Amino acid sequence: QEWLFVTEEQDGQVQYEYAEEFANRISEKSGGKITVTPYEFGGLGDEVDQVEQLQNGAVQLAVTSPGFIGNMVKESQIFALHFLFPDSVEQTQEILNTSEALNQDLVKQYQEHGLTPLSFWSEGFMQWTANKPLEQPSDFENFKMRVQTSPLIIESYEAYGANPQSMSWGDLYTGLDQGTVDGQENPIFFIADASFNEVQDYMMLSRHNNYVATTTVNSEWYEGLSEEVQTMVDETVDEMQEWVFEEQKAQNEDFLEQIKTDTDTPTEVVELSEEQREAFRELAVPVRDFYRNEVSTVDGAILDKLIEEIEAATAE
Ligand code: 6CS
Repeated sequence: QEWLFVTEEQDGQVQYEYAEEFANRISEKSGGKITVTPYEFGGLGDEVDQVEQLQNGAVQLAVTSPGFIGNMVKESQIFALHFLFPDSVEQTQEILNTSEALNQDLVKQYQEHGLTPLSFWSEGFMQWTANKPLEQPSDFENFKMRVQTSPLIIESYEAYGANPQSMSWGDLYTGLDQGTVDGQENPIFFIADASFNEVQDYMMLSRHNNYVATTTVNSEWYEGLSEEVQTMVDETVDEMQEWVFEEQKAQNEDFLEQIKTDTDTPTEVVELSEEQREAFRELAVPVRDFYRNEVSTVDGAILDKLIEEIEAATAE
């Protein structure tokens, strides 16, 4: 059997490395009977095309990002809310692993569209890049911020006064270089590996959100697997949680060093203070009500449950 596993990233980047490691583990466990073929970003179109291919069964597995699924699975936009998860990737990953709101309630929302998320995992904190420092909300005035396609991401940046524009990451380097957009958000490893730092003078350590990726399968295909093979997939996905945590951590740390020491195309690293982050947080929190009232099809029930889970996890 051959399974196709499409990712939104390229060789060396976290999602693709994940797919390769997953492929190796499945090949070993199945004694070579199952081959998983990972696909780099671009081969099968853009991020939204890839979701369609997963939905129609052209591929069986994918790493998807809620940022590209929000037009379809409205509730997935919960991940577009800034300053929602704890200010620690470890704690956030723990919540992603154990949350009922996400692993049961949100999963059901995806399943209505023929997609089953098997795991949610962090690719690290998101940070801003720009050609000027972004230290207070007024710095976002008339700022053309590149974002993914989910409408709530746009709402989140409009709350800061920015002018957000959706774009595939395949067009982003050129967009930044030519000034179609002024800045963007991503984890550090991705900023450096995609060379956005070459065309951006500043990287703000804003930690306004976590980049959440989702290991997602075509529901019909997954339900059709034998019990034995389905267990093999589930176990491998579970094992991969720890693996990918270490992978993103190492990549984000290494690339931060690389950006700091790069003298060819220097990028100043600006660490936002707690006070500065608080000014953004104040504008970000009301977007939760917009999510509850305008986006959610369950009146924000998943968000409310998730907030309780986050509070319980951080109170310990
Ligand atoms: O900015 C983006 O759209 C891309 N960023 C990451 C970290 N992974 C894939 C995604 O398409």
